[in-house]
Amino acid sequence: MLTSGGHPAIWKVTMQRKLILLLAAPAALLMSATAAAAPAPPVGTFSADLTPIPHDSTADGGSNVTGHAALSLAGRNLTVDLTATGLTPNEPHAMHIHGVLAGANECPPASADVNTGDPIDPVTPQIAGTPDGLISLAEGLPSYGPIDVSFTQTGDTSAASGLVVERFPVANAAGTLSYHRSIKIPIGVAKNLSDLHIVVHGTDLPSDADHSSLSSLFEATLPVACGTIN
Ligand SMILES: [Cu+2]
Repeated sequence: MLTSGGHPAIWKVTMQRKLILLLAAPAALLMSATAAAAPAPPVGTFSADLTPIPHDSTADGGSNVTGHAALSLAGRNLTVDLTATGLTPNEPHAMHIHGVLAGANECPPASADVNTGDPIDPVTPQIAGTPDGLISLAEGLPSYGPIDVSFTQTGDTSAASGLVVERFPVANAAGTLSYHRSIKIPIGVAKNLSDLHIVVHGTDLPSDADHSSLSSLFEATLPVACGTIN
């Protein structure tokens, strides 16, 4: 039996099979390569125990902020349950995930209080190199790194909202704060979550006559508690 092209039908079928195999093989390779290049999204539960940032109790009025954060991650979706006590009552407290992604980060040690001059500090004496007993937002940055995520109550949660104090949770009259929100975080933050830290900010300093932690950016952003995310 001959086909119109002069080849036996069996030859034509064999060539078709070879062609299908040739086409299918690279497609299968491509699919497995794509699967290897895109790892499964990060998923898991994490937590952080918040402990006081080292400070001189006279300089900061004797704050003793402690707390706990439970984090549930599914890809870029992060559910945050955070409670903290010992905060300045009735004031908002900025709270962030901090850290250099894929880098070494830590909660600031007492030696971070270098007092080399902080432009947002109108409260404590500016004596360069003389510790003032307070680790400012800027002094803590080399330890805990930049802001990655802002635990705001409404709207944006990026670093851009880091100092929008009005959108952060307010401690109650007893100085306790509880925060619950499901947010979307950058994939780089999600993948590096266990290298990062949670920092809680804001205190009313006794050296400031205005009894509000919002009376200066220095007070509103002063780090008061920090915890490693595990
Ligand atoms: Cu922060």
